[in-house]
Amino acid sequence: MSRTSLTRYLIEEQHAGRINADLRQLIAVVGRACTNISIAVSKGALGGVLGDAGTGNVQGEAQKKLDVISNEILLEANAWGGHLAACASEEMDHCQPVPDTYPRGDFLLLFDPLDGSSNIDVNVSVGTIFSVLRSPAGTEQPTDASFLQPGTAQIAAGYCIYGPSTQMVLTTGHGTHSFTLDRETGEFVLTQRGMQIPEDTQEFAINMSNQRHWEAPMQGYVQDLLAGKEGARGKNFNMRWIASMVADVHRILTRGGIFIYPWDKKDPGKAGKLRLMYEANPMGLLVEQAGGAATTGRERILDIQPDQLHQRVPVFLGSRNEVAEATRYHREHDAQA
Ligand code: AHM
Ligand code: MG
Repeated sequence: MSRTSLTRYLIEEQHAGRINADLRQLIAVVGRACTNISIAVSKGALGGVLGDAGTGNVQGEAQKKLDVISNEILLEANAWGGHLAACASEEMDHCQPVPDTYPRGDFLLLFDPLDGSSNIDVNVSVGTIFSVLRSPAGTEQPTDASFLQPGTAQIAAGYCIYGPSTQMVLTTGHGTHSFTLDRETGEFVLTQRGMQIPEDTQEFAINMSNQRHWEAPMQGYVQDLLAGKEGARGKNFNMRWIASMVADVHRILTRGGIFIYPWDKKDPGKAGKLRLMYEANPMGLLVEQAGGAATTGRERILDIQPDQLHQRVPVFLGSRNEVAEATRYHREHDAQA
């Protein structure tokens, strides 16, 4: 049986008029960079890549060696391709325009080079998340402000999960599709076309240790999940929490569920833990393209007009009816306040 590689899939999408040649090349380059990150991650202790880098990023988080290595792989791979205008990353304070010495294209690429990196040292799945925007018309030198576009403006989004197998899950706005890396040929092969998230679920993912810091509607919603069949929801729920957003979202794309990282009072100045531009937006688009939903508990994530590159948001995403239910608890609470 003939296999559809990522390369072939992208060429077919281009011929169908759904993407242009530059976007095709950009995604292919991201795919190659993710293959290299996958190789580095899979070496584990043998590659000397585990542990802390001894540095911090703009958000005050300690960087792992693999955070830094993954960031460099993505930057290096994308600098000279000719289809990008600038990159922005969780690991860099500001965006990095493509150097003047290289040809500059129209696209802006955002990434979280290695999400869930606290899981690296314990050999649990981690991943790369990416989002593609168009550089605003007439921009000669992109700045952070060029990136401040709502998630609905994304031209493409995806993630690569480094687990027992390496998979890239991609959308260019025409469904969400999954490609598995064939480690022997180095090729991503289309293994699931048109992923669909079941509308209903009995599985939720949340860091329960923050429960006492949540606001009232979150408390009420989770209490009802935990009450199971005897409670207001009339059904039992199971819980899963990997603490790698990529792995939790991958499970939800595969078999449904709701993933929640709500606002909490631990650090009231922060709107949430996860970042809008390179975590919530790309995951939001992938999930919506698979028939699911993504909100902040109050509004659709993709509609948010960002005002900062590293902006944080509360995240509720996954099975459509369950996200609607969690959102209803928040809206009803607000209406009564
Ligand atoms: P990171 O980008 O620094 O890795 O942080 C994001 C990660 C997500 O992958 C995950 O959902 C969350 O942080 C886990 O948070 P917690 O430590 O509260 O379990
Ligand atoms: Mg992250």
